[in-house]
Amino acid sequence: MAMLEILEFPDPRLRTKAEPVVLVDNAIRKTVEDMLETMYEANGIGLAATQVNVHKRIIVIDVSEERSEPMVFINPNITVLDEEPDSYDEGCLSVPGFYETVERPKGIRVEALDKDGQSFVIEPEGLLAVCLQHEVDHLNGKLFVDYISPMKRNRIRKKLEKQHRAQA
Ligand code: QAP
Ligand code: CO
Repeated sequence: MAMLEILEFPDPRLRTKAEPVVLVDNAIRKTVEDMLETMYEANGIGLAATQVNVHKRIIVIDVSEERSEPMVFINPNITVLDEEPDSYDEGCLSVPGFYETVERPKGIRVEALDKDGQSFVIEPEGLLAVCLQHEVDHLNGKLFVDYISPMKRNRIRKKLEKQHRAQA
């Protein structure tokens, strides 16, 4: 396994629309393992391939308390079952140190492939439903900061740009 570098806002590569996985082979499974290692190492609950500069439709999530329930979603497809908005204080490994309240539909159904290429369907609620919508947004080049006011977003962008300059 390998730790991958996580792109940070406002990196333009985070705006790339990811391509569907055509075949779930060993190379894809290796990417999944590297993404899981990267997510756990960074103390995240979810990571989309876009965030590690791999532009394929792959998501890993673990919302368990024990960090012992890795979930893999390849080519995820979301349908909204309950439009009723639910708000949650979201963060993102690509926007480190910042949290903002975002509203999203409460009830969804997700159809995806697992790491063996088998299709499955879930109807998540709560944090898992929020996290899945957040991660599928990444695959479409969208970030949670796109839902907040331009003024707040610019403030976050400036602070992160300053940190990136200091690191360079
Ligand atoms: C997406 O985000 C998410 O700022 C996953 O310093 C988050 O794993 C969905 C993280 C909240 C729903 C609710 C963020 C770690 C992790 C940070 C994450 C940080 C360290 C974010
Ligand atoms: Co994120």
